[in-house]
Amino acid sequence: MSSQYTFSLLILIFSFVNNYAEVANFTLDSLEFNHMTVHDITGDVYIGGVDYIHRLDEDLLLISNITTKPDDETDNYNKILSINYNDNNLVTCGSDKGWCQIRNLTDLSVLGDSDKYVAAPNVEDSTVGFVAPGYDDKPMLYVGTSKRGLVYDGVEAVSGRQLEEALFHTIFESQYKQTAVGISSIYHGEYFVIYIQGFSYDGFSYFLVVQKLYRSDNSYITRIVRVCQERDDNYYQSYTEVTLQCDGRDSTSYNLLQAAHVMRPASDLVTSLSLEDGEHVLFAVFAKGETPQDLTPLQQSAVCMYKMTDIEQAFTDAISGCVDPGGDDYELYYIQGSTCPGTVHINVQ
Ligand SMILES: *[C@@H]1O[C@H](CO)[C@@H](O)[C@H](O)[C@H]1NC(C)=O
Ligand SMILES: *[C@@H]1O[C@H](CO)[C@@H](O)[C@H](O)[C@H]1NC(C)=O
Ligand SMILES: CC(=O)N[C@H]1CO[C@H](CO)[C@@H](O)[C@@H]1O
Repeated sequence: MSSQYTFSLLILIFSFVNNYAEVANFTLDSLEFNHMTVHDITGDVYIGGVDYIHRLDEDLLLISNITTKPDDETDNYNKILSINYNDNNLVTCGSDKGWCQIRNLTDLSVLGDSDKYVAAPNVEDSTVGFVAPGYDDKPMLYVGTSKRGLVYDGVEAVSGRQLEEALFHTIFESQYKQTAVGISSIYHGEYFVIYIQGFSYDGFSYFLVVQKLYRSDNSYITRIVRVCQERDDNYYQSYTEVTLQCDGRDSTSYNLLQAAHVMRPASDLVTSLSLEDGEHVLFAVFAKGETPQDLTPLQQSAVCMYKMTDIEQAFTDAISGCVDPGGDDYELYYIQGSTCPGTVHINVQ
């Protein structure tokens, strides 16, 4: 059983407002949009949709678009869209075999291709991926994928894949530059994990997931998972999970994470939460179903804020629980490559 650490910073409940302003209007061939990312420096907006990748300028004018459709029959849903600032390119992956491409940031042309499953090839299966620092100061693509029942070659639960400019043709290939944890095959059906969001923070890559509480309990919970970016280990022994709880004003638990973002809050929030200067906060929107076992969200939702320092502390506590003499109850028995106690060494700031 995994160690659990519970947060409950109660904030507010709201219903979604049907109010929006149109800022851009153009016709695209895409059936729908899957992901969007904004370039920190140029302000360009990249959109990954079904069968298309689009680039808009900072005034939201369509500048370029390129098709990702492999053939007339197959639709290709965008699964990963992340800018690699280190090498100045765009990493995209789609539902078409879960393959990835490295693309020119200007005209979106393909500079390198993976010939290996990276994202979940099923449209319904979740994938979260982002480029962040890896060991050796080289950028890595961190990927979280679910595999509902099916096992695809090369698709792991959480993996890091080194992106090397000089090796475009084998970007996601090299075995020694790839680290991963997988869910043991006997638990695939039972430990269906939904990857919602991922981010990089202070030396770690984090994934926010919704999953079942235990094998014997079909209630869903939200967890935050992390791996260390500096470690050069094959099995991601730094893999750790803690539970994120969000209680609404109605004193019920909102168990289903819908969206999340880490940022430095504005000054009034810094004051009211007594944050240190520069301290980051995870903002998370949660919903709940009819029952804790139900994944279909009801209308009402709750926003919870978690200080990143509290989250880091929770991981430290979870790991101490693991490495304390006799404290072997931290082992995540359904995760391959998770060993405990004694082998986990994480430098926590
Ligand atoms: C987008 O622009 C077109 C032509 O300018 C207009 O006919 C259409 O109503 C606009 N769409 C929306 C949703 O406003
Ligand atoms: C990216 O595309 C632009 C415009 O087509 C081109 O000028 C540039 O050389 C390309 N960069 C790379 C790395 O291929
Ligand atoms: C701006 C731009 O490149 N638009 C193109 C997007 O794709 C459609 C369909 O392939 C083209 O017709 C547009 O010219």
